[in-house]
Amino acid sequence: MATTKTPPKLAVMNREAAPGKTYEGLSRQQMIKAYRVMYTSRKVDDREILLKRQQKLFFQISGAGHEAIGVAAAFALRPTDWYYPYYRDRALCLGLGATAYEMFLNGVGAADDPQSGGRQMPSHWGFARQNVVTQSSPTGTQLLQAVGCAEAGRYFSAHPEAAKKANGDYRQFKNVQFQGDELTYVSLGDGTTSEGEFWEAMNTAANRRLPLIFVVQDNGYAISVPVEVQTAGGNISRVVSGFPNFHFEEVDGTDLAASYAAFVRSAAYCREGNGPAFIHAHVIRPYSHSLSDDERLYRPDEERQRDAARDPLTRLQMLLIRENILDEKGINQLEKDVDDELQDAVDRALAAPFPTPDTVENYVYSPDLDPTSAAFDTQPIAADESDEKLAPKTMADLINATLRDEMRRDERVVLFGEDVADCSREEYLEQKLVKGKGGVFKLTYGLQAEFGSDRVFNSPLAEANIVGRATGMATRGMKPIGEIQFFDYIWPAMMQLRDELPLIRWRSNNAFSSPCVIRVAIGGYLTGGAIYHSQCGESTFTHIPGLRVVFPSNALDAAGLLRTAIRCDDPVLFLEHKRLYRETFGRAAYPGSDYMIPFGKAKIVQPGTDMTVITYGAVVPRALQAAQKIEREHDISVEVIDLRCLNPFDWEAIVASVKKTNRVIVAHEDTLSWGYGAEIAARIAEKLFEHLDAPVRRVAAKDVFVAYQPILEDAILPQASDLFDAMKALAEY
Ligand SMILES: Cc1ncc(C[n+]2csc(CCOP(=O)(O)OP(=O)(O)O)c2C)c(N)n1
Ligand SMILES: [Mg+2]
Repeated sequence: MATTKTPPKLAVMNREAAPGKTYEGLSRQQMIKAYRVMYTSRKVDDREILLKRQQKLFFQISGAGHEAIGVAAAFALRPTDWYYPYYRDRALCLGLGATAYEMFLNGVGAADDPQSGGRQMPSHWGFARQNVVTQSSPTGTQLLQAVGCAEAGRYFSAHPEAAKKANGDYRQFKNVQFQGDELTYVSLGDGTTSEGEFWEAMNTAANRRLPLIFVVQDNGYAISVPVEVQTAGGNISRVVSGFPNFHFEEVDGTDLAASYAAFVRSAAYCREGNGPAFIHAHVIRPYSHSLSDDERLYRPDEERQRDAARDPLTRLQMLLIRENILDEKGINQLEKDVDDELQDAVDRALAAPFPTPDTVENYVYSPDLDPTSAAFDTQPIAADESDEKLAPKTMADLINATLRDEMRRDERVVLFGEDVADCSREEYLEQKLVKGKGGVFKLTYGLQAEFGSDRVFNSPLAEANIVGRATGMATRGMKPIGEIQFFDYIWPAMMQLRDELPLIRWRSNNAFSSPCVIRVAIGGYLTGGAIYHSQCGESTFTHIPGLRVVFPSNALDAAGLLRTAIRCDDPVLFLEHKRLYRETFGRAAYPGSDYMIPFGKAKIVQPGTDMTVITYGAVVPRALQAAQKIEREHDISVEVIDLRCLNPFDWEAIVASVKKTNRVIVAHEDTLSWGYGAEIAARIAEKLFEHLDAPVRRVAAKDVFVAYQPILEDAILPQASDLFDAMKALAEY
């Protein structure tokens, strides 16, 4: 319960109603408890509003009007269930055992705020003890993560061995807890049902019959936009009614007992494995959207008064009196006790220390496992040319082999994306009617056949679905590897990639983490790939704190870095250049099932003395070609550095090389302006100015998209001849 002290005994009146009478299953004692939580919730809002006016906290958004539905959920569900609430769920969190004191700590931004250590606004719930997973501000991003969470519970039930801890990789730091009949709660407002991710989540939950309860808390408004503008016909229940496998409830969410009953029925349906449930709760919003909003600007008094008549607190209070559960004196006593507790909680929160500025960079990445460390530095097994297994393999082959090795080693690894399965219709594979696809580039071929359809499977054609679900699974301790089929189509996942996955650890102050791998086929030089199959754009992602970004140029590096990506404790964007998948350049023998390369370690692919070329990906072979030509023709010795990993990147290797050669070119396939090279060039100019004999040069794609006609593609992307020209000009400077 929500209290920080033991509540004094309250007189339960018993004059007329039968003592054993229940209210949709809630006992008279539970009704009192419910009132206590609901009243606490409303009063925490009121105290926060006051504190905001006194400038002791900086933002306020209330759960007022949403208390009954929240408490109903807390009472009907289990502490071992999982919760993805939204900001109006204060009463739910209090009902689950979070305290008012913890909420005030969050409000003032105290160091001990359990939700974020002062990093997030108030009402962005995250209580690890209560399985309330860290929440954010973007409306609706919690939904696909909740899908992933529900999938994880089911996965661990089917693979209990996978839940065991293991030393030497991320599993050492990830406790897995699950229950066979657990369910996941996810809530949202009426306006948020307009987000595409809502529909993606509904679709996958229905399709996989997941134990997931969606709770739409419909207060009729999204800030000032009324529900009929959001939802065709004005009623979300009607619109979603065609989704198969769901249990549907539409309920007055200001009525505690009715709401409780809806949750009890929904939970039973989910726990029995029938599928998800959808509770559409009509609630009220007696305060404005937030303290930054004045609803009188768009809601007339009459409408607001109609709402007020349905206030869940008043309704429950009247019921307590009507049913002789508590008399007025009992209610007054209860409220006074809560008020006293809140005063004490506020006093303590206001005295709590703030976080210190030196902590701002804590928990951007795992504090436990450093993927740049020597632990991730292992040697390939010795190659024996006579052994067929050790004959040179392509990058595609070695990525496939690494995925296979890691799936054998770690049962928490699952792999999904568009077309990654061999064949979704398993019977075709079993009857050997088909060979199987295994990815549009065949990188995942044979993995479903070996590991089964619950470990390798196709996602819907929806990129946010892939990343959002991966985030939810990883939060629970799985190691999902999501595949984005083409980098050009990564953008529907951008909210998850920019605002969610890399932030889970930092925004929760290390209470949660979501280490997973997102593999992406990237790049051009395809001859015919054109605008939507040839883009780069890695600097958009290296700009995101919390996301590791890797971009190998050859088979051996791809194997070693992918293994590090899978075993490490951070989210990784693993960029695989399509053109390099099957190139002759950079083939290598299978390096064994333990070969790893630490992140942030560049490779000098050709040593030199006259200038340095810093590059990565498909420009590496082009830079080498240019370097060899200029050495032959002009006796200029070029050092070529392959960064391999873009975040973190190997600054020390750059420093050492620039100090030696005093001339430097930064080259990449992505467009020039505001590109990855701009950061490297700026740092060199800032830190190594006195070691430079010439300005830093950049070679990159022209600032346009990649065109279809090969003549145009060649003109747009940097070629070996462009690198040669830049090298010559730099040498002559
Ligand atoms: C993706 C996104 N767009 C816009 C916003 C700004 N915003 C915050 S809350 C909100 C309205 C949400 O309405 P609803 O889903 O009905 O929830 P309610 O606040 O009414 O409970 C908006 C537009 C946001 N936080 N995230
Ligand atoms: Mg709303």
